[in-house]
Amino acid sequence: MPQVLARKVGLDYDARMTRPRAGMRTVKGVSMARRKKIYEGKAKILYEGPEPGTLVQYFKDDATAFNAEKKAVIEGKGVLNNRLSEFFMTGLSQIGVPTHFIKRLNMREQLVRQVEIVPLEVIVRNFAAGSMAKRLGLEEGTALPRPIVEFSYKDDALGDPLVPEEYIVAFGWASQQDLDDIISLALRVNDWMSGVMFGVGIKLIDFKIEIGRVWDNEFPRLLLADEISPDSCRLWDIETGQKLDKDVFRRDLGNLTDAYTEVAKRLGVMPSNVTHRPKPTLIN
Ligand code: AIR
Ligand code: ASP
Repeated sequence: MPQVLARKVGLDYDARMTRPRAGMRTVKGVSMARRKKIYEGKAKILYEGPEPGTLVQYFKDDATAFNAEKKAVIEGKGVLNNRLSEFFMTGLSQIGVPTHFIKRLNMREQLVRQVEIVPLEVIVRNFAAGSMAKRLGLEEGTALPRPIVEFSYKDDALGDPLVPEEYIVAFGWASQQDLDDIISLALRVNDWMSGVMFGVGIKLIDFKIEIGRVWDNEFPRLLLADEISPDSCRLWDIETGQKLDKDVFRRDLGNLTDAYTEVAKRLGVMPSNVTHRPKPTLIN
């Protein structure tokens, strides 16, 4: 579709990238997304998908930190996270980790399975950093004796408090069996992610994942959901220790898009038209 026409009818850049598909109607040859917003979070929006049981996950450029006390719009972040999350989810599903990811639709959107989100942030740590370093008075970067999995209760009003497993089971957020499955899934994600990042000279310090539940008939299954991106990981360059993740924004360490671009380039998934650079280097 010509860009001028797209602008005239008030479609944004991303809508123009979407080819007409089920659930869209065409006005004067222009595809119009007429879809219902299901949920808007801090960095993403979920829309009703084309088929029952599917959603469209839209990656915004918004960055927040410290429970949204600090906010900014970082141009290009959503495009990079869409690609990076696609890369991680696809790779993980290839080693047999079940995920919600179906396919990437365009620069900012991916088709995912609709899941019931387990109200937990599942955090895996290989090296002390962030809240753990603070809580235990450890120097950031201290190697942990083994990967540690911890859980926060997903509640913005409470600031996502760290919770013991006993709370999770007692309050019915997940069963003990779910927790055992979630821990082994999280450790598989950690092993794969650590290896992939190590291969491109990056140390996986820690990360956060979210888990979704789907029902096949009456049988529940757990899937990796949400996203995996530098918004949800700590990534340090192995040689220099340079931070290539959201801490760059949280701690005002420089340009966040540059950091995410570096990760995307090293992994060979740099999108061809992220706007902040006049001529991005094409890796593939
Ligand atoms: N995380 C936790 N809540 C939201 C996010 N993104 C991620 C952080 C970090 C890990 O979980 O990005 O990779 C641990 O965070 P913290 O603050 O508990 O040290
Ligand atoms: N995204 C969360 C927030 O807005 C936590 C973080 O990543 O710092 O507070």
